[in-house]
Amino acid sequence: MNGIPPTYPLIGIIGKTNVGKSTFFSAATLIQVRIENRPFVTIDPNVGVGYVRTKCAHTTFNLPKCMPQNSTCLRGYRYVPVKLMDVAGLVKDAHKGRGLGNKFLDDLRQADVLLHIVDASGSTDEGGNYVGVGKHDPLQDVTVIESEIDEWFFSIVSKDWVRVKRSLETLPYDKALDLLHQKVSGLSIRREHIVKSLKAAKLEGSKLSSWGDEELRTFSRYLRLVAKPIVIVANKMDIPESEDILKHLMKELPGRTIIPVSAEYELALRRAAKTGLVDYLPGDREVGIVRSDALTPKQREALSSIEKFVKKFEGTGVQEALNTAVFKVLNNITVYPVEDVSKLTDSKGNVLPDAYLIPRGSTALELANLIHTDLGKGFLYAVLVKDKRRVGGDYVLNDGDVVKVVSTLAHG
Ligand SMILES: Nc1nc2c(ncn2[C@@H]2O[C@H](COP(=O)(O)OP(=O)(O)OP(=O)(O)O)[C@@H](O)[C@H]2O)c(=O)[nH]1
Ligand SMILES: [Mg+2]
Repeated sequence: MNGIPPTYPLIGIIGKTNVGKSTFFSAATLIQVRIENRPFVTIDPNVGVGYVRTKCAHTTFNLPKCMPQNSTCLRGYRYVPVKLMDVAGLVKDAHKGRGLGNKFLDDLRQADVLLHIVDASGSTDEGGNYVGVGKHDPLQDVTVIESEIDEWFFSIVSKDWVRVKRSLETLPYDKALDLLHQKVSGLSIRREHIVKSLKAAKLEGSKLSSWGDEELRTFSRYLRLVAKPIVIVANKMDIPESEDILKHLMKELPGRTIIPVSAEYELALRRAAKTGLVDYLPGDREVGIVRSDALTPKQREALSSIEKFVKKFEGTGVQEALNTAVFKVLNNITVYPVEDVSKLTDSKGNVLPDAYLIPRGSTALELANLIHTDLGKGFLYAVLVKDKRRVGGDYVLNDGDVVKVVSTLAHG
């Protein structure tokens, strides 16, 4: 998609119908999509590019500027692309095919992390119909939607179990894990996810062929937690009553990541910034009004509410939600490969051309493979720009590292 490496995180936007999924998607991507206050407006998934925001390495290295090629740098912040997918509203029993059921779930197979948008104003019922502020408890939606995702995982893991069990019986543990992995490979699940889930479910080393319904349920639940973690987005926070509902959600869901958001405000700000009315970058904690004279009284009033909101919540929450999903939940870091370690450029002289998102713990060799398999194959060593140190393939990279990979095989 648009030249974005396939390894870049895919964020799935889920939730019941009419909660603001498309508004969030549109705000994050500035792609025009249908937004209406009625259920089931979106049917086919909208796919687009959003950005996570991080301090650009050109500021860390005291360079006047950079020349990004795969990302963007605005006022010292590097905006690195991520893929976003806005799917149709999920309904109870979707995993059994209700609503457009399995189709929506299928669309989510490749997602690495999910943003669960809930209507924190409590004004939409289970079916997404407007019922008035505070009339519906979004906690119920969290339970219903997440259990749909869990059931979907369970149905995939347990499918044909009797037959799979027979094959598992004859296999040594390692090969049995491979088979289990193969079974769920369509869900963008890595082998390490399986190992992690088995450990978390206290099923490590257990005989897979003896698993019954209970073990399958426990395992698939942990697998979902590990492979498709969910961040809750409490949307419509611009409606005053949402604050009490947010408190209630936080109390009832201890330990969960919940981000207060106004997708509508973010969308308004990005549009206003595009036309030059305001000075605002996604993720900013304040808004600068540039052309106050060009505003109608109505626009001025709207912007003043938005300004207050942004100050109070330290942003609209949209950027915070994306950053949380990628940097905290997926635990990614940003690294910058370069060819020239003194100028921090690629071969064409672009300063800090590329920013790569990689899981924390990734090594220099893994980065080399990600850039180009040839670079990995002929890997000799890497040079860290910060101290001009030579490191081996097993060197674990840090957030913000600028690094040159030296290989016997040139790439490109
Ligand atoms: N007040 C307020 N309203 C919002 C916000 N985000 C979305 N809305 C409104 O909620 C309604 C539904 O928005 P959509 O983005 O179409 O919702 P959806 O979840 O994509 O809905 P479906 O595609 O129909 O499932 C629209 O009237 C939006 O204007 C928000 O942050 N605040
Ligand atoms: Mg929609």
